[in-house]
Amino acid sequence: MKAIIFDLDGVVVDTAKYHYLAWRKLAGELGFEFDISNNERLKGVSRMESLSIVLETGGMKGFTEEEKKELADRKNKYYLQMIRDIDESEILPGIPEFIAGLKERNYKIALGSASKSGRMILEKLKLAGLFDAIVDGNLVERAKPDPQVFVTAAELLKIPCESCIVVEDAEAGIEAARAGGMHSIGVGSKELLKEADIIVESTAELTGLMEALPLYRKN
Ligand code: B16
Ligand code: MG
Repeated sequence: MKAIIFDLDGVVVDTAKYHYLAWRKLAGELGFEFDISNNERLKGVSRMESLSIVLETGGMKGFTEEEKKELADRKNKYYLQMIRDIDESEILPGIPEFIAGLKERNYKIALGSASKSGRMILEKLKLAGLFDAIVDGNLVERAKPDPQVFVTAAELLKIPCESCIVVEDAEAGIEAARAGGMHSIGVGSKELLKEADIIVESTAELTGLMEALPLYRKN
């Protein structure tokens, strides 16, 4: 293995809570409550697909494409307001140590996120400079479980897919890693992420896994 590709939301930072609050605000404006129990379905999926899921849970139908675009833009405006002041204190436990250890072992690291705000968030967390490649929702057309986001990251790193490990918290993300011929580490529930090669409960456990990774020489 020569590269680790990180998902953003749920792996590097918990932005899921802000996505949820923004969708809930939008749902409230449309006259229904978006329940937290449906939130898992939004993880890793694109903004427009998330909107379809949110509208479906509220039993809302019949919006034109233009109206859907306005709703998604409105949610994104709320989301951007909520993450305006996000900083290093919101990086998930163990991630800085894991990245430092990977760098010592000469692994390449990349971001593979569905979020169009991916790069901007990494910059706010002061992590962007550590990444050898950053692929976010602006660079890809097809959402996870399509492997495009991870395959693009591997191409930018010039590392074959089979030498990459994806770290993901979403079912759709693990499916995408597998579809791209990559290895995967799932962060979260054993039931949901059962297709991952290795599952850890929390990002704090990632450094423990690192000891098992081989060292590479710089070339
Ligand atoms: P945006 P990830 C995903 O991030 C989120 O998990 C998902 O809930 C969100 O809809 C998607 O990004 C798109 O985000 O609206 O900011 O473009 O887990 O792939 O890093
Ligand atoms: Mg995620």
